[in-house]
Amino acid sequence: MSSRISLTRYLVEQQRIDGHIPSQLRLLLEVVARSCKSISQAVNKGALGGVLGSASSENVQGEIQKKLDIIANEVLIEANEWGGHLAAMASEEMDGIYLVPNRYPQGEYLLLFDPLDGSSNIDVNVSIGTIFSVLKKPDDDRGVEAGDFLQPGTAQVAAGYCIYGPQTTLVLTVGDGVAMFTLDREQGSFVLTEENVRIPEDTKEFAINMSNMRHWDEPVKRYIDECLQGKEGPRGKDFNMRWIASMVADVHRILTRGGIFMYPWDKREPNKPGKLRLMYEANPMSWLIEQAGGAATNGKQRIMDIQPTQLHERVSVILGSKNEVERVTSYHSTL
Ligand code: AHM
Ligand code: MG
Repeated sequence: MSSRISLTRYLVEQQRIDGHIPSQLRLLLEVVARSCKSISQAVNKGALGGVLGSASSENVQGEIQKKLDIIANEVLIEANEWGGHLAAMASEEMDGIYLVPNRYPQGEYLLLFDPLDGSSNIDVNVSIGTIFSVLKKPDDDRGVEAGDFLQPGTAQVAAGYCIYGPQTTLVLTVGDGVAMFTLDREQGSFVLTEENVRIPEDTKEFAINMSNMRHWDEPVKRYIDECLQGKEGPRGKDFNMRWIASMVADVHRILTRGGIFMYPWDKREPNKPGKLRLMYEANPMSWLIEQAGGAATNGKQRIMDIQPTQLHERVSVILGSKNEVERVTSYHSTL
């Protein structure tokens, strides 16, 4: 029988053989993976577990929270606060940062997450996920403040997501390529099923919410218009379209077979730079995409180079197959 590599073994080898991750980070990632297993169980129970539908609360961005948004947030906090690896956490679903209580040992890492991405798909049984990003806290004796989280994506030390779909798959980078682990439900462990994931540089598939077309800016209109002209147009090939409305699922498809994903700035909310969140969604996904040979920009600059100024900062997102992302980005400077 060929030997199966568990997430635990993969992480131990990253620590031992390649020296990529310190043991504290390895333990932290194990806890995040364990939290994702619990969230996966809650997702699978669905109506039987009473977890579907809306809660009666709003999050900091004024969005009505789903019950699963809150459950997933609590699972992540409860699992991660006592292990001694973390100093603080920040979540799309919480106003401010969450400091690890004094009764627990303090670690040197900061964990950021979107506990349940794709909330609009929860009740309709379509793939959703958890996105996470790990930063190091500044090396001093001060207590952690929200400002300590405001580090660019290039400072991430680990990033990933767990997708709850037909399979539950954890996708991870610690800066040494992208690895995928499928949850073996009988054994209760994540098993390595793909290593050195690569995104083709070219693609014929785009993902964008087309219902917003009339609100887009000219460069995005031009790019999609050229794709829609197919073989007869300037691109000389027919394009296919997919839009799942769960970033995790759209990014997972792109990591699997290529494509371009866009949630660009649009005129509906001219004063907001975009819909998706820089720290919880765009940065971790950008790092995964870059580690797999793709690219990620906001149309003007590399997403991971953006210096955040707010925890819940939003950003315009264009990511996926390198040549397509470069094309859309170049349209922003020529128009
Ligand atoms: P969420 O974190 O509240 O679920 O919102 C983010 C989601 C992304 O997963 C997805 O790409 C996008 O919002 C879909 O937006 P829309 O419904 O406008 O198509
Ligand atoms: Mg989200």
